Amino acid sequence: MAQSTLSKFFTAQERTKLQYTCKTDQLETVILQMKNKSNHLDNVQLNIAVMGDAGSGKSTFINAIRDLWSDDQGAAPTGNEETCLEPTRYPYRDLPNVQLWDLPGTNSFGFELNNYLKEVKFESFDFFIIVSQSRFRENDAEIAKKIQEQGKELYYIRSKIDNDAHSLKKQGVDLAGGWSTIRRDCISNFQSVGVTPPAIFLISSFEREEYDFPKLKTTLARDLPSIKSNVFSLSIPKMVREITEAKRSSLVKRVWFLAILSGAVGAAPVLVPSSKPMSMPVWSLFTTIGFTVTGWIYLRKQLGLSDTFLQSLANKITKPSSILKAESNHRLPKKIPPTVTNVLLGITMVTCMITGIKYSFRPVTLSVFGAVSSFAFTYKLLKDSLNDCLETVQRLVQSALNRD
Ligand SMILES: Nc1nc2c(ncn2[C@@H]2O[C@H](COP(=O)(O)OP(=O)(O)OP(=O)(O)O)[C@@H](O)[C@H]2O)c(=O)[nH]1
Ligand SMILES: [Mg+2]
Repeated sequence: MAQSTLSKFFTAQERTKLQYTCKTDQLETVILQMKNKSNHLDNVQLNIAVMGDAGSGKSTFINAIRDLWSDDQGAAPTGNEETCLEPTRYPYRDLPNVQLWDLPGTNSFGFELNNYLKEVKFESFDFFIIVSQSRFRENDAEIAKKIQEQGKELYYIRSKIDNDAHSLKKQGVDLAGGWSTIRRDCISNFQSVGVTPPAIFLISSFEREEYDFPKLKTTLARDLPSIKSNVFSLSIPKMVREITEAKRSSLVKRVWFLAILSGAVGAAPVLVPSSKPMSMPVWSLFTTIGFTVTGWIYLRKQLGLSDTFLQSLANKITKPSSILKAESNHRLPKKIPPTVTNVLLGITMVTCMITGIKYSFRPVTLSVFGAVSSFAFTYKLLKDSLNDCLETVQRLVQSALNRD
């Protein structure tokens, strides 16, 4: 299961092509290829985690949905002893490219939920089925909360419902009324911990034609395309990071180059013996601003973030260009990030201070100050700008691929 996010959706050849296309400044092609992929997710493998307390009936459910009984070949081991100690994968032949993962009981690993989630690599699963028996568990609510925090989806299964049917009958309670009470109880328990109630199924893994078992199978088959589409959408930030990685490292080298150049030019007045020492900090300030602005324009150009690009992309994906422009302008100079203002303020203050005690430093000292400050500030500002530009690319891809 250890794979890059990109490799989940793209073949090795497609990945290399995407990374190369991005490196050669064709952001529009990258976005169009991703959009095309988002419409063809049939072959994408979906990893469904089946979770719940030990003994809740997870393995028996996995066997049931795969049309197997516990003693059939390839069936998951079941029993009253704790049987599953590490995640185990089972193919679900009814739905191609779906893998069911039988996870250890959520009360395993010393009952520490976060520890458990780390052990089972919780974040690597795409969809979740929580299996719970006889009553609502606190653990189930906590897990559902964590799933929804990740933006992922789940089903909630109330297992061993044949046992409940037996008890209800013995108590002379009408079954339909009993099921409504269980559902209401689950919904209010989810709501009480701030979880949007998921789809709830009351099933028996032994009586597979009864209760909600048939409905669960058809609902899963029906929901599969939208689950895949949601997983793709959630993966966009990571995929963009992986696609732009090579481009990012080459731009980081340019940032270093510009910062070193800025440092060298910031120190330049020492070469001019007649220059007044008081003019040096001012020179350094202007050098920093000059290089930063030039570098910022260069970075945006390198990443292809121009109005012409946005207009052309909007036409191709038939989306109003205003939406893409809003994403792109999110952090333009009219909305200068606080770090930039703080740093510029800092330079101005230092400059004024040094200018205030004019002639008290030797030109060489001032030149060293000019070189170091120009280098440091240009590097910091351009590195932040690069991160901003890459975030903009990420938002643009997300916005371009959103179906609305
Ligand atoms: N009556 C009834 N018993 C069930 C049902 N599902 C599971 N069981 C029984 O519950 C016990 C535990 O089931 P498992 O499927 O092994 O439970 P598990 O959640 O996989 O347990 P661990 O792997 O230990 O975490 C077994 O004896 C099953 O036969 C069901 O739908 N109805
Ligand atoms: Mg099991």
